[in-house]
Order: sequence, then structure tokens, then C-alpha cells
Amino acid sequence: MRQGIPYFGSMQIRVAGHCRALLLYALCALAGTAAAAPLQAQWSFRLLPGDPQLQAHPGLDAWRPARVPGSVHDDLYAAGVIGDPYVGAAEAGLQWIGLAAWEYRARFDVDAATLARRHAELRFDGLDTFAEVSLNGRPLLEADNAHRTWRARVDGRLRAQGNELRVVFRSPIRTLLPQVQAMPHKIAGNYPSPYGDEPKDAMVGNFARKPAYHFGWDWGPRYVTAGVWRPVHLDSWDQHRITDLAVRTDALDDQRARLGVLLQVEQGATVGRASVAVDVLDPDGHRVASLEREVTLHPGQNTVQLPLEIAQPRRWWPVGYGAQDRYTVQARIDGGGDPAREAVRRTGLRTVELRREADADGGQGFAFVINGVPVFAKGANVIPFESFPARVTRERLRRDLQAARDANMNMLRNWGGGYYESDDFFDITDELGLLVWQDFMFGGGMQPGYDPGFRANVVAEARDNIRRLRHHPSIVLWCGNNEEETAWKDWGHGRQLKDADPAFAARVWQGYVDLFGTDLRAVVAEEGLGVPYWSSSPGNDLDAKANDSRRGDKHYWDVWGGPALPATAYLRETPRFMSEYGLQAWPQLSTVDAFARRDEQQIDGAVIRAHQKFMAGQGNERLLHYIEREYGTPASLADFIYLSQVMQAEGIELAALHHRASRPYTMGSLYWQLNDVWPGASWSSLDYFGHWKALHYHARRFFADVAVAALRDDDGVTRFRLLNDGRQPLTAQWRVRVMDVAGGEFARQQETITLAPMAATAVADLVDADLLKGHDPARSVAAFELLRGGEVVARRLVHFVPAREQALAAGQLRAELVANGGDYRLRLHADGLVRAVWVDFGDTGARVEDNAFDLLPGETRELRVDADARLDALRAALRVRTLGDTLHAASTSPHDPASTPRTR
Ligand code: BMA
Repeated sequence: MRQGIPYFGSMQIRVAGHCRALLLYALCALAGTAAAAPLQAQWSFRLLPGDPQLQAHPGLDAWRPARVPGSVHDDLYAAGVIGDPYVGAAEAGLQWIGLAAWEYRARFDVDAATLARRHAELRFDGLDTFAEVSLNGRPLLEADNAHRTWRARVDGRLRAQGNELRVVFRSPIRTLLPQVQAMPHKIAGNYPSPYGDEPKDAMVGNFARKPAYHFGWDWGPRYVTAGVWRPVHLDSWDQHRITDLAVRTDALDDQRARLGVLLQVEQGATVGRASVAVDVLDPDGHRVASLEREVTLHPGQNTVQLPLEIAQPRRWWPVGYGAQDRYTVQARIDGGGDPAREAVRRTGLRTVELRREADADGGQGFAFVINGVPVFAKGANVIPFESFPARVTRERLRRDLQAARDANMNMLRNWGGGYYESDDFFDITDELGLLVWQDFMFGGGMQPGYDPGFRANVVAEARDNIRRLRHHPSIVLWCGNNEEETAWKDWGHGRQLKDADPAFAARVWQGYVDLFGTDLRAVVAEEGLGVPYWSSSPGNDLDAKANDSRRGDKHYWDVWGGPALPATAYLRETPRFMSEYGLQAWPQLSTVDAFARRDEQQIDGAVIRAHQKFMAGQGNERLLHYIEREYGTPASLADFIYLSQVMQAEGIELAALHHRASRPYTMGSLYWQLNDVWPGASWSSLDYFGHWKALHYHARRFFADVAVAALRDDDGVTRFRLLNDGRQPLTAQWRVRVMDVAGGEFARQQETITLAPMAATAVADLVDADLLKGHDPARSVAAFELLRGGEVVARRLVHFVPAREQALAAGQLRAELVANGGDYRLRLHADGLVRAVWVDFGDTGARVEDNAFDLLPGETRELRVDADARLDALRAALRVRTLGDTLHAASTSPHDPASTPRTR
């Protein structure tokens, strides 16, 4: 049966009453707001009367209940007007929503204390996008940027009862289309709409400051949504209020930290005196520094600087390098006592350097150095977590970010085609020690940087978001955009425009340079508290060449994209920092069940294609190209899913280990992509429901501090390297064994070695003949291992032929599930070589401690299984797949797991 997609919207509402006590208020203030209470209101929405869409959708001009924060798609879904936008092939039928104007209305009362205060302000943390706001019948503000915070003073405009706030959202397509269509030559957009709602030759997305992925991307649907997508606050005060609190680290060593606490204080119409106090609490909650000062405040914004010192400061470190200690800085003006006069930030003490060392041969490195320690960045790119961002809960973020850390990642790149993530996101990355590379929100194509008004809008957006987020120690880079420079220089965007209109092309490029070379760099320098700026990914900060393996960061898509080279091509691409590379895979069947009925589940079916966004649904052909080259032709959708995951995991592992083996020349490896925006095919390692694809289990091994890189290229040479990202040298044994797939070792070598810290150590380059010693390559496997105290701590297998030619027999795995006190154990025994074991307990909710691994002939492994279900139910649900079984499967039924081994 088709499962509904869970709806998270209602859990987002924040409750004002929880902010009373200072400590609890501190937690609220951590949400990035200096001082404000969320507006308590009854919200409704309707199609704006008179809108042309009314003809096709009569009756929608009647008010219906709405949720704020939210989106019009979610409100229409909750009202029963539309079906679930993630289920079936719903997209084509919902594009009218993005062409309509929507009106939201909030009715609210105001308490006496608020009314009695001299000043009041309504603050909108997110209006998506072209919005006209009115209060009690009078215009209040006009907004044109979903990424900005919009504020309006409402002094004297509130009443005790029956206030009415209205927000009209104009269709971004209809708003911008006339201006875009009037351009004699267009600038490059991203993904044209296949649905006819927007002309393919006049895309508006790059002219709107709205999440780019809403217009459709190659991993997600096109839903040009609208709405109040972040909370609305009502703030009130008398004399003055704190509008921002920043903590600058002026000096940091083991003995002391010198901090500059920067308070923004807004003062009313007359000059006044005030007392300002700051306390710093250490990670255990002990007060370690305090300061109180009398200041003179002038009408308008005042910056108050307070110097503080902390002795023996505790650093914030990325995971794997030390603790994630954080300090709490509390500020009060006039003794505090209400939200407007207090502010709290939780921050960490660390230094960040983007090290750009030049080589003798003209190359230039790209390495993050945190607290003086060069960190090899291991991780993935993050895309939005939903098409409708207000659905994303803190629990959801924690689930996927915890999974990133569990897979031994230490860095995530927040890609520029979405939105600036919530405070929750960064609070969790701070806590987990995940470094964040933060793009500004430009996902590709080009934008009207030649328009000073557009640039000013972006600068305001950048200032809002840097100020909101700059206390987070996890943020270590602000990057101008995703792929705009390389698109202009390498994909023909620049050349085509130059051919058509050289003068306009020059203006467009100058606008680009002004925006990303000058304006955003300046805002980051002014506001970013020392975090480095990088103009584009990939790039070398406006160097002549944008995507250069020898300089700066690199996106590499010759595997999967363009020429669709085999995964071994990864071994011949050695950049300074690989910020994107990827292979797709389908999510597991239970995730497919959430959007497709069983009778819709064919590889080439309409619903399956609707959830495969690469090249207008052609992604499955690309997947088959990779699967068939290495493994063979899948017999069913279930086989296709499994083989796509095996292919993705093995390919990305090869690349990631190569990057790590190239340390220190290469200093980072971020694959595309961590997560999903909806249930569908994509490059992610976590699916929409948080299930780990095979890749995520592999990542936990290939990103582990200590790992084995045995990398065999098509020329039959295996480079054997040992990786140690730890800060200490490590003495261990390496061992190489070569054996028949049915068992029987015919070569073995073992030696003790000391691995240097934070380094890749070369062991040997081995040609096939050295390893095979005359044995049949199709019947052989080599195991490269690292042992400590006799235990294998890391292993990588090398095969000498593609899997489809390897003598992998079926029925080589025996599985037994036994009860073990409160939990269960799964015993697996391999008679011969077993590749790509996939353990699946169906919908029982059982969790197995490892998955997606290989077993050597004669090997036994026991895995812990956490489950609430009974033993017989688990046994009935258990399916274990292997590559050998799948490649031998004759079954064509889409739901036969095809490969259940002998289970007891
Ligand atoms: C990269 C990204 C995204 C895209 C991905 C997969 O170039 O920057 O724009 O989703 O490739 O094609």
C-alpha cells in the first residue's frame, strides 16, 4: 500500500511562554534572535480574489486555516485541496500554484504590557518571496527576498484586540516574466520547467532571491511555493533594546582568550545613559568573566564594545581533533528583565585559516587549518531537507547530521541552491563538531549582478545571515556561489552571450565580479569575525581558470556526468580539494513504496521516472550504464535498487580513498550528496526517511581515521597506501592475502609499519602479476588489511575483473538470527567469497549494526540487531542479499528479494 509522507509542519511553532527564566530564555535566544516573542496568531489563507487561477480553481478565494511557519503547498494539502505533492506523479498537476497570488491573514491580540511599551516591531524571519504586508488595513512593508529578515516598526499601530496582518504573495513567475522576456539576450538559468508554466527561454529563477531548487533541480521536484516560511515575531521596548550580540576572538592561545563582545543597542529619540553587563560562562556553566559598564547611547543604532579575557580557554575542535567545548555569553542592558534588554550567544573558541600555499610548479593548495592543525576534510554536500523548508524539524536535522558524524565525516558543504539553514542546523553542527562550508544562496547559472539594486538586496541578505549565524564555531568558510564561474567559463554560458552581445556579456561578467569578487567579500570581512571568504565553488578565487585540479577546489563530474567515464577515472583526478563528485543510487524499496504503488514500480514506469530527475527522467539509463558495465543487467526493480547502491558505494569509495591517499596534496573529499529533499533517486547516501544507502555504511569505513587504500586502476596496478588521520603515530601490521573465490590462500605477505600522524603512507605499487602469481584473475581476490593486536582494523578487497566476470557463486552465505538477552545477533558465514551483503528486516524497524560489506571465503561475522519485534517475526522478515545471488537471480518479480540465502 501507498504510505503517506509524514507531515512535520505543526512541530515548528515556537512558544513564547517558554522564554521566561534567564536560562530558558538563553536557549530561545540561541535561536539567533536578539530579543523577541513569536507572534501568537490565528492564520488563514486564500487565493487572492481576482486571481486568474480562480477560474480553474473556483472557491479557493474562501479563507481556510493556515500554518505559520509554512508554505502554500502544505496549507492546500492540509485543506484537502491537493494531494500529497511527493506521491505519484503529482508535480505536473500542481504547477498552477506557482502562477497564483496567495493571501495570508493573521488575527491577533496584544497584551497590555506590550501595548504599554513605547516601541514595537514586527519581524518576519522569512517571507517567500514577493510579499506586500499590511497591518490593520494600512501598508506595512514590501518584501522581495526570501533569504532576508524583514522588520517594520509598528509603534502606535497595535490595538488590544482584533489586529489583522495581511500578506499577499505575488507569483514570482508572473512578477518577473515581463522583465525577463523584455531582455534582448537572456542570462543562463538552471533547470527549465517541463510543465509549460514558465517559458523555457525566459527563466525567472535567477532573478528572484528565492531558493533556487524551488524551480526544480536534478534531485528534486519543481514546486514554486510561497508563504511565511519562518516565524514572525512581535518585539516591544521602551528606552532601548539589544538588536545583536557578537563575540569576536581577538587573540587565542593556551593561556588566554581575548574577546571583543560587540553589542548593537538601538536607542529611542533622545540621548540616554545605560548600564551594560556581560557574563561569560564556561562549558560547565561556571562564570569565568564579567564586565559592567555605563554607556551613553545616541538615537538609533549604537555599537558597544566590551573587552573580556578568559584564562586557560577551552577550544572548540572539529570531531576527531578534540572536544566541542562552547562558552555562553550573556548580555544585559539596564539589568535586563525582558527579552528586549537581554541577549545570549553560545559560541566556541577556535581559529580558522584557509591555507593557500603556492607550489613550485604553479599549483596552489586549499586546506582548512583549525586551531593551527591542518584538517583533511571528509564529508558530503548538503541540499535542502524538504521542498517546503518549514516542514524540517530539529529531530530531522539531528537524524541526518548525527548520521554524518557516525559515518566519520568532519565537514559538510551547505550548497548554494537552497536556503540558509536554520539555527538548529548550526547548533547541532557545533555540538557534533562538523565543520560547515557555507555557500551564499546561488545555485548556478548567472544573475543580474549588473543591477545595483539586485546587488544591494544580496548584500542585505548576506548581512542578515552572517549576523544570525556568525557565533557558530562550525562555520569555517563563506563561499560566494555554486558553479557560476565555471559555468560561465567552461560550460559555454559566457561564450554564447559574448557571441550574441559582447557589450552585455561584459556587463554581466562585471556584475558577477562586483557581486562575488567585491561586495560579498566585503560583507564577510566586515561581519564574519575572521571566517575566510571564497568567491565560487569550484574556483581559485577568480583565477583565470575556474575548475583547476592544481589550484583551489574542484568539482569532478566526468564520472556520472558528461562522458560518463568508469569509476576508475576517479583515480586519475587528483585535485587540491574535491568539493563535489558523485554517483546516483535508488533508495530502498520501502522508500519507493511511500510514493509509488506496487503496480507503478517498474524501472521505466511513469511514477518511477517522475522521481528520477536527472536529465528529465533519463537518469535510470545512466544508472544502467554504470550497473551493466560492472555488474550485469538487473532482473527487477529490487535488483536495480540493490545494484545501484552497490555501484554507488564502490565507486565513491574508490574516489574518497584516492583523495585521502593523495594527502597532503589533496586536503578534502566532499561527495555529492548527503541527504534528500524528497523520496526519489539521487546521489545521496541517506534517503528522505534517513535510511542509510550502502554508500553511507561504506563511508563510515572509508572516512574512518585509520583506513586502507588499495586502489587498482584499469592498467592492473594497485597502489597500496595506509591512511592515518589521527594526531599520533600508529604502529600496526599490514597484511596482503590473495586467495581463490572459493577459498584457498595462495599468497601472503605481512609486515610491521609505523604510520605517521595525519598522513598517507605509501606501502607499495603492485602489478597484477605480483599478486596473482599465475592464478586466474576471475577466480581471485586480494585482501589488503591493517591489523592491531592481531585484529583486523581496516580492510579493502581488490578484484581483478569486473564483478560480472568474476566467478561469484550463488548460495555462498548462511545466515542465522538468534536471540541474545534483550537484543538479537545475526550470524553470517561465507563459504566462498561473498560481496555486498545487504541485510534487510523489512518494515519491522530492526536496526543492524553494520551492512553493505564483503566476507572472505570461510569467514564468519556476528552482528548486533536492535529490534522490538519478536524473533519469529524478525526471522520471517529477514532478507539477506549478496552480489553473487543477485547476479545469478532468475527472478523477474519486482518484489521477490531474489536472493534469500539459507536462513534459520
Ligand atoms: C553539482 C551540484 C548540483 C547538482 C549536482 C548533481 O554540480 O552543484 O547543482 O545537483 O551536481 O548533478
